Amino acid sequence: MEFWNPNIERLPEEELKQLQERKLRRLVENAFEYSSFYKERFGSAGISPHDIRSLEDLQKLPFTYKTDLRDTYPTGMFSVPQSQIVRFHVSSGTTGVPTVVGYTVNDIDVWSTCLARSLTACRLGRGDVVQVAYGYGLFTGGLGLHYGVEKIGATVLPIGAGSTSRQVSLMKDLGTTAMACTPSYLLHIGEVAESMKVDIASQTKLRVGILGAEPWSLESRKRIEQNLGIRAYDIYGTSEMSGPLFTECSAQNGIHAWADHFLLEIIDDHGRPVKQGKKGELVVTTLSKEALPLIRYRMGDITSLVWEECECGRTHPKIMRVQGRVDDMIVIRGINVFPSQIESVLMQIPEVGDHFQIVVDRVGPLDVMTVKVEVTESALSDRIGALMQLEERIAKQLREVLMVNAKVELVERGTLPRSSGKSQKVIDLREV
Ligand code: DLL
Repeated sequence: MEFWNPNIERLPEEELKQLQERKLRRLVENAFEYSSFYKERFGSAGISPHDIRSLEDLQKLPFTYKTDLRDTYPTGMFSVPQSQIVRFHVSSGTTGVPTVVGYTVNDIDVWSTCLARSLTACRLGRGDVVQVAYGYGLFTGGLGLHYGVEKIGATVLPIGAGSTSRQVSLMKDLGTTAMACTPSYLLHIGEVAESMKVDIASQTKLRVGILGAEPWSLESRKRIEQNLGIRAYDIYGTSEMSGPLFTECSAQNGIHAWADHFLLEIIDDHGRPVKQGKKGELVVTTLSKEALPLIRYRMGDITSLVWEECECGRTHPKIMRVQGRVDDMIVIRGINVFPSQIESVLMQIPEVGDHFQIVVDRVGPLDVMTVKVEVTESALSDRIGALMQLEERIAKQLREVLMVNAKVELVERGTLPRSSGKSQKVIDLREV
């Protein structure tokens, strides 16, 4: 099946915008009526529901932030009584107070419907076996994908994250056709399969990867696709929006964001809208969520939006590859560096393995960045001189792209930590 719901997925842009406008008006009216948080926030900005008539009026509304969710922990931003909440998800809270997201019956239905459209766009359907290796439980990845897979009538294998050799054996024994996990975890599964003498490309039925929850470069995609013999699709979502929601289609050129349920903006450092296609921070307004509606929520992710009909026939706007979070950016001697830029350089170098780590420290007054890079086994067997040349070559290529010096340290394959979820690429010792 090509579309889950062709009528809505191919609705002309103008009609989608009219629908968004109607839903936005209702959202703001409801927020005033049912949410003490928004009533106060809009009230202190001098806004009443009558001020929001068109999509252009959205600009009048104040932004909301993750800090708002934290300040009102646990449920101060909810718009429905607890009796209507059928599920909670909670962030890990490793960087502060956790954030709690609640869902009504309808919220869960909208979430799984969005995923049903997205998974269909990745050419999955009845007969597929989808191994969900995102974490189940308070993280949204596992359960989110789970309901989407069941909705399209495919078979779900709810293994969750971890037990890597079991991932490989079940993939083989149960005929998994799609893996849903973080890209870094799939690379690790590939390594473990190799150590088990299982060649995923020729000995399993795997043909699709639904990979996201962390930034990954186009170069990593190329490696994953080539090594495993699959099509790797990017999937985006955040717990505040519901969880995993949107994926690429067969064109693999941008993530279709379902505009009947989510209204997206990209803003610059000053909070002003940027031109279509220009990079900035993603801001999300949820048009259908009942329990925890978000209005102009600063997502903190750096990306761009393109709204034009895709070659697949879908008309909804596309989120282009997410470069990382505003707070992932490392500032080295005043120069901004994103881990995804480093990944992109490294993954183009054939001698470089699949894993790396960035360590930032301060020596005296100066920031020093060291990139620890795993090298492939064949590169490691080279002479010392060749390895030193490789180190220099990597440092040179990094300097050309980042405009800042990085010390490169080559390490043996298997040395750096592996993760079954989001990988931690940066260790910033300046913060300790
Ligand atoms: O990571 C939801 C999810 C689960 C998405 C499974 C995709 C697959 P959070 O834990 O709230 O939710 O983290 C959301 O992860 O703001 C981005 O910074 C990052 N992120 C998610 N998907 C991508 C992606 C889930 N495709 C945060 N590319 C977001 C880059 C991503 N970053």
